[in-house]
Amino acid sequence: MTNSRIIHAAISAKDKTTFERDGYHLVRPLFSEEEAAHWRNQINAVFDFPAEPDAAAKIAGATHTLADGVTTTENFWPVIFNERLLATVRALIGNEIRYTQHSDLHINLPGGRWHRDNANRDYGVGPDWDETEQPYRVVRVAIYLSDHNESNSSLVVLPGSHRRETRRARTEYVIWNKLRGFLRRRGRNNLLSHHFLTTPRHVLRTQPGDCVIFDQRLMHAGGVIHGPEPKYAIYLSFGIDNQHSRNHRAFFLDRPTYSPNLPVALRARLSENGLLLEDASETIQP
Ligand SMILES: O=C(O)CCC(=O)C(=O)O
Repeated sequence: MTNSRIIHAAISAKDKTTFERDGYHLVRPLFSEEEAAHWRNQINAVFDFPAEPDAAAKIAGATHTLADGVTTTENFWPVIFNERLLATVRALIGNEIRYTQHSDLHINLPGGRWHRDNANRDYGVGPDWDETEQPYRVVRVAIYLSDHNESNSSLVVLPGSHRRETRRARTEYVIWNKLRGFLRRRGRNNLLSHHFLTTPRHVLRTQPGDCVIFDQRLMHAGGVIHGPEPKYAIYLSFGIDNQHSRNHRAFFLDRPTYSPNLPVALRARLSENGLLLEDASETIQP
């Protein structure tokens, strides 16, 4: 790819250092209020809901998710090729980025367990944690489209957990997750906020159009939701052109809900834009 196509993102040297240290970067906002409304309505259309303002009553607090929805729904492809997003990801992890798929569309995903999104989720165990040959540079892009004040939309992260984990922190999230599982089975998930005692946590209270770019190994949880408006989010993923990115994509493609074959037109566009992750082990169907 030639440098002439690379536009510059508003990332300072300090932002980059903070991203390396904490494992996430907040773009506030990536999308304007109008663009966020457009994307909420695109998500409404995917789930056969009317456009705003009628959608909220039809959704009625229920959860709707479409795994790999960005990849499989052409209307969302502009998000993959958003110049500012691409420039920001390049500034954070390196110029040779590729689309690593692992996308989702969410309405009202409820408060979640503490977890990582990478393939080898136990700290220090497996190839994701071995950077002796190649750096791990795979990021999840979470685009939030709802106002914290109306939906309680938030993402809670444990800064630095992509690089280290104490035994006490591990014990603590295991306990919180057990407690959440217990309450969830009794329909009381919302009772439990995402506290953390043994290591600091950051609560990112989102506004429409905010985008969090985070190392897939970062420990995080979707915040508890409540309020009159639904919480909407779009997720996707990029990584630099190396084996870690291939492992990541392969891990998700193994799931029945992910699309093993990229749509032909998307594959062509990714290729034209230098974003196609070539994988020799992949079988491409005509
Ligand atoms: O609700 C959220 O935004 C968090 C979702 C999440 O943790 C995930 O998809 O891995």
